[in-house]
Amino acid sequence: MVVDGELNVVVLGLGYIGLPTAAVIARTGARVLGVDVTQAVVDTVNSGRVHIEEVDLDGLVSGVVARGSLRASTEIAPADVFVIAVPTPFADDHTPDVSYVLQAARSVATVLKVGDTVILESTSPVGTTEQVRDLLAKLRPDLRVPGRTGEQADVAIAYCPERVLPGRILHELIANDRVIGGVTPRCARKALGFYRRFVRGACVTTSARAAEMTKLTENAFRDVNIAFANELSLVADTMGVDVWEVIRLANRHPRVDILQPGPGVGGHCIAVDPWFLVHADPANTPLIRTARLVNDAKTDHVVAQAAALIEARPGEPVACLGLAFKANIDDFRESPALRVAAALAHRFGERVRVVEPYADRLPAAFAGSGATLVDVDTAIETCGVMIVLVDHDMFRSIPLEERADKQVLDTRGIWPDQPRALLRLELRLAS
Ligand code: SAJ
Repeated sequence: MVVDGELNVVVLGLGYIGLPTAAVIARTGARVLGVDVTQAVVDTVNSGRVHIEEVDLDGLVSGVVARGSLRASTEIAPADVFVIAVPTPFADDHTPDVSYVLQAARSVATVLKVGDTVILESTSPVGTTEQVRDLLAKLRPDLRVPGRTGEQADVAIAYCPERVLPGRILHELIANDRVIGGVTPRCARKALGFYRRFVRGACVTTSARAAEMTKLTENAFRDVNIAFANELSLVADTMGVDVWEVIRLANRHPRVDILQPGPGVGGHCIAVDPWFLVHADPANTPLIRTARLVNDAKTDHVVAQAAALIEARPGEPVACLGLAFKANIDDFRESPALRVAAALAHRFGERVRVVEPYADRLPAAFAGSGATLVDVDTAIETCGVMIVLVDHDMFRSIPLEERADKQVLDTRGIWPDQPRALLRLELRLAS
């Protein structure tokens, strides 16, 4: 309900995207209600605190909560704009699960009224926004939904994917261009007016289906390109060549821009979204599917490489550097580093010492393994073998003199100055 001309916004899902989005919208002066199914999340936000780590998010949330522009609840309330930012996981057979989106839409249906706008931001299979529209039409036959009758609709429904990079979310929420897909062009224009409130990047309108596919395409593009780098790293191992050097050199070509190999691809986006495209059209997606398999297989390869290195130094303590799915964040979702470290911990037990500045205890995957969490100085003092799994700045800055005598498997290429003899030894062991 509009109070004194103020915009009322409901954000459904207070996770990695929903909470920063809610806070940024609240900062524009809108009155925002964040809705989450988890009471603890709601309580945390209402006390002005955050349950996720993201640069500057704590300060922003405490400010907008203190000002009364953001509050959280497990119950939805009427609003002018509803933003759905809930998870879209997939089942074991890679079938996308949009049940949280549909559940959120059901909840919106209970308070929806003429003039409202419903925007889906969750990464979704093509056609999901139309599914939301159909569900709203079924639950609210009193409202004319867009794109079904040709007549003017009572509500606007659009898809606008989030595109922010964890660690830079608050900046990218505002700076990045947005693709806004309407169920009809009129819906897209309505949603555009909303995003213009807080987005400084360009806002480009299209259809909901094109916007849905655009999001999946962006992440599949990155996955395929990382797979290329990971595949190169295996070939380079076979050839006894340093893949990091080859990529650096190849990237001097004006039209070559190879990404970085690593221990595999983690996070809740790039390792997931390409499957939505494969699932939608299996016959025409051999490349996207293979890229997924290549990136997953890279993790197994790193486990085997590390195990060979560790076995060659019987009794020597081993440092696993990093658990997060990428550098300088506390997010361990789908993390290949965590998978590698846990596999080594269960195989080599108390010899394994994990360093993760973003963890205060070892995650459940290490239970019963005998591995311990240590700080970086202890690892350097006690471990003769080092497995670099995450390129946290803290690891990158370890100077050569502190690691020159170590046996190193550097899956992220952060120590190009590591003595070549040791690199060659690693490669021989791995082959
Ligand atoms: N990675 C590599 N080599 C690289 C780059 C990344 O191995 O050269 C690995 C990372 O270590 C990590 C994984 O890939 O394990 C994903 O990291 P990322 O930084 O590429 O991406 P995310 O998952 O943090 O965020 C992505 C972004 N999408 C694109 O860059 C196309 C972000 O903009 C999206 O908003 C986000 O997915 C999302 O929510 O979909």
